[in-house]
Amino acid sequence: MSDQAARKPNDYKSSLKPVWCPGCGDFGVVAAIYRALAQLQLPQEKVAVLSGIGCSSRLPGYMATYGFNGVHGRALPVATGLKASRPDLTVIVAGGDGDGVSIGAGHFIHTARRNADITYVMMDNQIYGLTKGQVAPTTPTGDKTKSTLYGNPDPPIDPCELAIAAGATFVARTFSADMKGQVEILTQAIQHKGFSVVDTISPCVTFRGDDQYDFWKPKLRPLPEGYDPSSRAGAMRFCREEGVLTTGILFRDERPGLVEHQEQIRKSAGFNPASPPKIEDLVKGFYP
Ligand SMILES: Cc1ncc(C[n+]2csc(CCOP(=O)(O)OP(=O)(O)O)c2C)c(N)n1
Ligand code: SF4
Ligand SMILES: [Mg+2]
Repeated sequence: MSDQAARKPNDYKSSLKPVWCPGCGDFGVVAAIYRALAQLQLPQEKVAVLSGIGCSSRLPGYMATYGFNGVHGRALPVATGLKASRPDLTVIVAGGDGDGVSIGAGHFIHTARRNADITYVMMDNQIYGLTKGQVAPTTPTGDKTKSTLYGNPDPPIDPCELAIAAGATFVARTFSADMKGQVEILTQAIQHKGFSVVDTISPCVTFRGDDQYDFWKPKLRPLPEGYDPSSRAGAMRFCREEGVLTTGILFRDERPGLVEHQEQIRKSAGFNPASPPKIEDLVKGFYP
């Protein structure tokens, strides 16, 4: 495609037809990603979308960008490696709440701490969808699932709260059926220099019930007029509200991260990309 021709949302769509259940929230998420990329006019070959395993983690297959489907919970370290070696790429990770804050929770907090320049879209359905409805770390207390027949005894993790506490520099919440809100947030998250987390409530109609849209819609609230997202403590107040789901950019900050630190280390070590050290010399350095 010529650089002059405007890229449209469908230009980011692969030829694969999604196999998600009819009504799954994930359809809205992938459509919003197509639109945000078109809004930013990013060349397809400058974008990589990575995932782990889950219904939501099928998303890279539906993209006409570079893509990688990793193992369960491991998308973030793969994405960190990719961003470290190709800082020119826009790196997006998409996946489930189980993938992100259960098996992948350790990677989640360390990616936030390192402020790796990655956009992480968590498709949060409060359940393990792919494996047919077991309890997730985001499932509300008391909810019955295939693995908590008498109700979930544990309190849920709030992905936004965890991201803010761990050092992510852009944290937002949105809803998969709110296309306008999602596109606005995603375009800013992708442009943000640092780790941006977008927790998207994305209903699993099969294992959380087909009333999920009616359940969530009356609970959605925008952030108050004039809200200042620069305070961690201020943002935390909107993470765990009873009966309300506040959407918008909860927290935003700027600090150097993985890419800037790596550049600094290269400078300090006198690294010259025109004459990189030989691998044999590096090995000799370890075993003189
Ligand atoms: C190491 C490993 N452990 C467990 C599994 C089984 N498994 C596959 S997907 C999944 C959870 C999916 O839930 P989530 O990440 O929330 O995605 P969803 O399907 O809900 O979109 C699990 C436990 C696996 N594939 N690999
Ligand atoms: S099982 Fe749930 S999360 Fe998976 S495709 Fe179906 S509705 Fe979506
Ligand atoms: Mg899930």
